[in-house]
Amino acid sequence: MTATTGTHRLGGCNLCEAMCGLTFTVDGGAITSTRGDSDDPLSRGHLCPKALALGDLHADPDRLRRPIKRVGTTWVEIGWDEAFDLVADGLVRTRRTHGPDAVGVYWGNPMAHSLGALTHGIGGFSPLLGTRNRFSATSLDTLPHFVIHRLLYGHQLLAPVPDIDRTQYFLIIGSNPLVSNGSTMTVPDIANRLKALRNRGGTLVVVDPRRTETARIADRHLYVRPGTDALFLLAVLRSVLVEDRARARPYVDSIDAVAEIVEPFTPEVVAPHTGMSPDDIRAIAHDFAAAPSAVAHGRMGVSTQQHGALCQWAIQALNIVTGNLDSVGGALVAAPAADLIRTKVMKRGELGRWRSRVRGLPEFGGELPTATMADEIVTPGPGQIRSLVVMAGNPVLSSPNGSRLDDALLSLDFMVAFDFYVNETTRHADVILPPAPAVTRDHYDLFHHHFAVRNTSRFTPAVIPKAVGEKHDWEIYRDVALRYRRALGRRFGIASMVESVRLRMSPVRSLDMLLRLSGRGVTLRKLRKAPHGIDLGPLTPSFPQSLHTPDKRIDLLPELIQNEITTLGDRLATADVPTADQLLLIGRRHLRSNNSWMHNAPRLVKGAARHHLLAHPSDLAARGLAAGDTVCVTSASGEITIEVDASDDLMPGVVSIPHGYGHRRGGVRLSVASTLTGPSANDLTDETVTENVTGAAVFNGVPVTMRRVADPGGKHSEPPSVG
Ligand SMILES: Nc1nc2c(c(=O)[nH]1)N[C@H]1C(S)=C(S)[C@@H](COP(=O)(O)OP(=O)(O)OC[C@H]3O[C@@H](n4cnc5c(=O)[nH]c(N)nc54)[C@H](O)[C@@H]3O)O[C@H]1N2
Ligand SMILES: Nc1nc2c(c(=O)[nH]1)N[C@H]1C(S)=C(S)[C@@H](COP(=O)(O)OP(=O)(O)OC[C@H]3O[C@@H](n4cnc5c(=O)[nH]c(N)nc54)[C@H](O)[C@@H]3O)O[C@H]1N2
Ligand code: SF4
Ligand SMILES: [Mo]
Repeated sequence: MTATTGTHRLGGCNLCEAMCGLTFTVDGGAITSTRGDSDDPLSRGHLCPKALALGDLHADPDRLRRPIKRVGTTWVEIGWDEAFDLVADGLVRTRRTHGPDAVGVYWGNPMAHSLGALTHGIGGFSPLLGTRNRFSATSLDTLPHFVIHRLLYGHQLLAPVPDIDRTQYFLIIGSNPLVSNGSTMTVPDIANRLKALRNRGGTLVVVDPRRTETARIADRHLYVRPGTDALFLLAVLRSVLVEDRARARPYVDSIDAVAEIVEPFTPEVVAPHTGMSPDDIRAIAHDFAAAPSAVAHGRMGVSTQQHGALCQWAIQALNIVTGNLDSVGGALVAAPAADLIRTKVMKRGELGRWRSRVRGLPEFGGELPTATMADEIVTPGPGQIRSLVVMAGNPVLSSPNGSRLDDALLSLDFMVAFDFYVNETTRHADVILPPAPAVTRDHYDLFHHHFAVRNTSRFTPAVIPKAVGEKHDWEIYRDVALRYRRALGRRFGIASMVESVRLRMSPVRSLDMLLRLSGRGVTLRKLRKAPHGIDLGPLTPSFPQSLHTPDKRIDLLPELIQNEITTLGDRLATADVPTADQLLLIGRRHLRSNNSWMHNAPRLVKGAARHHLLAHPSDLAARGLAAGDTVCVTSASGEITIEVDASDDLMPGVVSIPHGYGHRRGGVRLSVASTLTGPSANDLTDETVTENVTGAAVFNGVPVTMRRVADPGGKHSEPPSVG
């Protein structure tokens, strides 16, 4: 869409990890057009359809502009002052009566994309609560990555990123970057980067139970049975170590031990479980090891499964034993202008310093797995969560067995949500505090530069001013924090003074300090003079100096991983080969959808429904089903009703449902989203089955059955379940 009038303003998109630079046209206080900024050194003019919704979000009549409080079954708009008092009183009352752990905190994905939410929400406000019951979207997402970075490289954020612009062989496992625009890999303009890889004679291989948009443009696509990637990856590692030639760096220890422990995982042994042929597994191993440069990268598909941590370890190990770690065209770590590692803003991350009260799941980096949040709310005893703080999240739709959490929220004494929508989660709150939308705030991506495929730095001031009476998220967190401190009783001393100065410092001022402390020669002043962003060049090798392990060496076989491999081997010895009638559920994403919360933008949701269950035609035929039928899908934790489509993109035995739907719940105030009929995939996922090492959620490879519903509007028909 183009506009001929209005002022052009540069901004950054904060909707996904790609950090695209944008040019907005602003006319009469509204955004009338949005384009990619071709002068941005990282995104080079790229944008996706979601960026257009940034302006729609600003204009959305359903967006809350003032705090609201619940009165009986209705909402009443209130002033900020009253809202801050209600929140401070509610939280302090719980803390006084039941102790600090009785207040739980959950923060969602958009927190990582907002400078002020990071400085004042995750920093600032939430530490004041002093609770061990902290949860976040991390344990629905990247937790296995962070734990493996910590175990191998000594810091959770020390993440080797695919050197996509220079590699000759790119192996993508369980990720669909053509739609997601990359994750733990900030890579705007991925389509052109992958085209360039092919043009320079490179190879793209995708391993995925669905022939995805990314798989379609690959040189090779291999199906893998959901949840069995660890077996596939161990067999690839074995082939490289035993049958090929390992080329690791001198600072890597335990390679022989890895060769020994993966010995039983021959391609022949794992093939029947993974659904891949031994020849294919060997070919991948051989081609990867033989390529002039190669890099493996895995994401949601291999993180949110039972052996997610082992998968992420094996992916790192493959890069390491083939000499591709810290190597041009392999995997390299970024050197961000604002460096959260160097400045020690982000800690190394420790695993299991304490465990969750009810299920004994390990803490990592001060957070417990979200899969057990409902348990902590409903199970009586000391430390039970009685009040909940939800910051920019929608765990009723995003966490496993969301409907159980939905019920659990009803039992809270008090809940506050920081969000601009009354959605499936925030409808349970007593008070909702809405921040001004992203286009009204100064933007710098503190987090994702650590995962970027090129070192760049960009600061963009607010595109349009926030409306009178609105507050930025950082101002809300600051004011709630100050009020909470007061309600708790004033504290004196140096620590308290420092805390109060920090709370009052603006995010931009903190950014300025961070940039200076990072010592990479970028300052806020320089960034203001270069509004398209500063190019700091390609990633460069930096190991072993930049390793955070005490001896600057990598121990390739940490004990936790050793145990995992042994357990997997034992299980494999007794496991049955899966039968043809078993159905395994996986997810999928769509270019015009963003987790659970961009479904209120008409231009994104228009067109054919996207929530349908996709199944292979043979699986439908075997159950007497056809495209267009409505089926009842059942798992160990729940049941949903959904329309099916046939798709031979899916591996037989696999069905796919996207998450983020399920808006038709009472009390939700989303006029567009609540017209969508899709159910929540997370009413099927099982919170009791978690990733073995970290307790992260398992969204992929969930066993389900499906049967026809005779009358879609009424009760389920009775034929016994098949599948
Ligand atoms: N089955 C299944 N489940 C999944 C996944 C999957 O692949 N399959 N993916 C998982 C992943 S990777 C993630 S990251 C999670 C996401 O899970 P969550 O982070 O819990 O949920 P979101 O859908 O991102 O909801 C974000 C909320 O933040 C609000 N919001 C947006 N911007 C702002 C802001 O600037 N300030 C404030 N205060 N609020 C804001 C939105 O209105 C919305 O309510 O879902 C996970 N759940
Ligand atoms: N348009 C859009 N973009 C997004 C988002 C969005 O909701 N919409 N969400 C953002 C967020 S929060 C994140 S974390 C990223 C996620 O980014 P990605 O991880 O790239 O996104 P997904 O589409 O979840 O890709 C997971 C892939 O794993 C496959 N898969 C499922 N199970 C298995 C398995 O057992 N093994 C293997 N090998 N593959 C499997 C799925 O078929 C799917 O293709 O996307 C981000 N970008
Ligand atoms: S790819 Fe991501 S950052 Fe770029 S415009 Fe789309 S949502 Fe925004
Ligand atoms: Mo995510």
